[in-house]
Amino acid sequence: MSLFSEARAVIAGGVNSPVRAFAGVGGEPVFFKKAHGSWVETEEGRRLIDYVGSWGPMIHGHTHPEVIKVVCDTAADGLSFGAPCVLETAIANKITALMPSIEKVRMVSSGTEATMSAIRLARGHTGRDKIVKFEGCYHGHSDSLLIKAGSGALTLGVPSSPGVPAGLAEHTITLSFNDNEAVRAAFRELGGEIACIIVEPIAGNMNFVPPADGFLETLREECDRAGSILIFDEVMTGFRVAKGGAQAVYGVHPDLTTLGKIVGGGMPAAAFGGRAEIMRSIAPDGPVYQAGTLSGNPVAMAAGLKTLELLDTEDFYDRLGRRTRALVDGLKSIADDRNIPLAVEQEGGMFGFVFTADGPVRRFEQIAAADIERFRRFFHGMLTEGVYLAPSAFEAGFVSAAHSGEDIDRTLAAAEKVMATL
Ligand code: KE4
Repeated sequence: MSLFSEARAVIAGGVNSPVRAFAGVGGEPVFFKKAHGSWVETEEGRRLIDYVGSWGPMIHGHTHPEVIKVVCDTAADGLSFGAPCVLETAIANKITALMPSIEKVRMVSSGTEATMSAIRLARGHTGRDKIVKFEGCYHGHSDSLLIKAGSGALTLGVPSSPGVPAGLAEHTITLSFNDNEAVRAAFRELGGEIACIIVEPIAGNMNFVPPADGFLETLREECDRAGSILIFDEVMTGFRVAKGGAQAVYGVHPDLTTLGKIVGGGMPAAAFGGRAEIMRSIAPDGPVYQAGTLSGNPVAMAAGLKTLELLDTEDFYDRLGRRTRALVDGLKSIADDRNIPLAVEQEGGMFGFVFTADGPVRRFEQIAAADIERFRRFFHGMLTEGVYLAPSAFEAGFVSAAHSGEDIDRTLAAAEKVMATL
């Protein structure tokens, strides 16, 4: 019986998060035994160069010694108190220093909790029910955000999962990412009813789709005009694409930001925060309720704080960006040499590649029309060659500070071999 069969016997779907089940690429998922630096080791004893990094948190590579040390030292004095500790104030000060649009913050335990809370805060602060999101963006699995576009642009939302009441779905408007006119039309028609826009400033859940020129500015303008709250979901891009996140790259500041992944350094921690005037509406200061038993627990705070301290250096993102650029430029060059249509994107330590001749990719439709079968063959070929990519054509990839030039060279050598078979 395989490890996956054993897991399936007792865990729903055999995994504790669906994307891990390899449904996007076929075959049985790889079981990891340990991980250090840029590599993971499977239960079969194979070492793979890892470009998933636990879906983003491991920006310093796995088991960075200083992160492990603070986790062990902190844990030795208590795993969780359910009472304030100074580590919470320390990481809050670090987050607000790195992302100045965040004047006040609230720690939570997952990105889903962060976005769910931010949506409730926007609704409670504005007294409005409607929210705007974008097709192809993922913000975790809270009910109001598991909604796909209705038949027409302004048709109120349709649940993308059973279990979401239609009465709730109808308050979510789903528009096309990078479609300024659709945003303007929605605000012309419903602006006064819209509590917030939530957007991934770089859409990392439909591979890697950057904002088109003027898109984020349009969201800012429309929210300002209508008195709606602009939420940047930087759970993935926060501290990944730049020290100050995507908002620092594009120079557009949201009213609220959600964070996750890197902010916990691999431990369960996430956050939402923004303008103090809005955050004052959150309990216990204000009436919008939000709470969590393990929110701000010392071990997760210690891991997150050390992770943020280690990336807060002069040249951290220059080095990380150069290494990531070398990877995607290499992939593009190999594909071009073989006349394989490939579009690539990179920002900081985040990258994407899409087997399509219709690049650059700026719309969900382009990803949906890409050659998914070719991606699946590439994924399994690279896995055979010792390289672990995200097991889905709709995910972004991540390079860590632990990835060496040799890792990139070995990855490109593997790609050279695999692309010859595509
Ligand atoms: P979590 O609840 O998984 O911590 O965060 C949800 C979330 C919110 N916002 C963005 C932009 C996100 O990317 C995520 C989670 N990302 C996925 C992968 N793209 C996590 C992997 C998984 O679902 O297992």
